[in-house]
Amino acid sequence: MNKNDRVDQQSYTHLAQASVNTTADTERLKYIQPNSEQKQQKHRLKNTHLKAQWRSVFISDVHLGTKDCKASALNQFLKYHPAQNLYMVGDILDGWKMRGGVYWKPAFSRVVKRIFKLSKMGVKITYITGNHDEFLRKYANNRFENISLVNKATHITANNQRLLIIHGDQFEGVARASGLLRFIGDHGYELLMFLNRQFNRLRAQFDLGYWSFSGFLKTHLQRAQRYINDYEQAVAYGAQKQGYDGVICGHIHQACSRTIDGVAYYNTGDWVESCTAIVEDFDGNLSLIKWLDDPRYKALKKIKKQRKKSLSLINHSPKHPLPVPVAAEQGDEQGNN
Ligand SMILES: [Mn+2]
Repeated sequence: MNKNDRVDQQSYTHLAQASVNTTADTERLKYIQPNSEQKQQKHRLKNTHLKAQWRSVFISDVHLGTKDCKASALNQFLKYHPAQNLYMVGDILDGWKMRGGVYWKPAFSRVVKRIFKLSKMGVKITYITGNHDEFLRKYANNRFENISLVNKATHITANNQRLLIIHGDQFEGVARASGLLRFIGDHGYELLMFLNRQFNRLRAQFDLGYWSFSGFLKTHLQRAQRYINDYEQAVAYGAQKQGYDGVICGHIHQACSRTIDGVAYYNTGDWVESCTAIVEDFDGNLSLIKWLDDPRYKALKKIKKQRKKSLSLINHSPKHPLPVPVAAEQGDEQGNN
């Protein structure tokens, strides 16, 4: 049981004792006290996290400082994937969004704290700059404790593969997304469908035929796929030309693990939507991890939900009204008489 758990336990007991008055309250205690099954499950999860060790973990595109950043999920992921090397492959901090005022959440600080803690524990951390944190590029080739800041790095795997670690925006000139694709990414399909309805209403007024937005989208999604392909090929080709066996990059928020013309291509994906990472085991095998599909993530989510439910019972939230105790009601009636 760690310190936080103990604090939680104490506050539970304290709150519980303060409010035991009626039979209904006694009933409620069953929810408030974390049951042994929950405790056991948490213990099991902790043990697996201690056993699972990776040689290296690669993450990118966290975009700390933006609303869509999945910092809590990343925090969990880092906790359950201890490694000797941690590579942060660019766009960890989002300097672009911070220009228009800083958006910061406690979860972001927890990620930063964890990274410094890992550095203190002896994890070799490499921070590779990206285009959203390009303000750090002028400070490249500096070190703080076990954290080194670089624009690109070379990683030698356990089975002696030479990998280029780079954010990847450097290859964007080869394949550039159209403005429309960025628009879709920002505002989503729903908005486009809404615009489609409005647009066709207008066209109907002027006696013009229906114009299919989905057909239009389809061709543009094909274009998006082509862009991703072009990007992946450009990166793989670039790495090969520099004499590498493979490359690990980020930037396009499209996690991937495949071989392109004999070059190992890995993309770490992102922590804005997909919550993905690349990990290396002690034999030098690399694989793609989708944290949201991990059974441990799902188990943790369930525990969190149950705890939230217990707390809402304590807080007498109007969303979950407590049953009115029968004894108290009768007492009231007697009092009125
Ligand atoms: Mn980027």
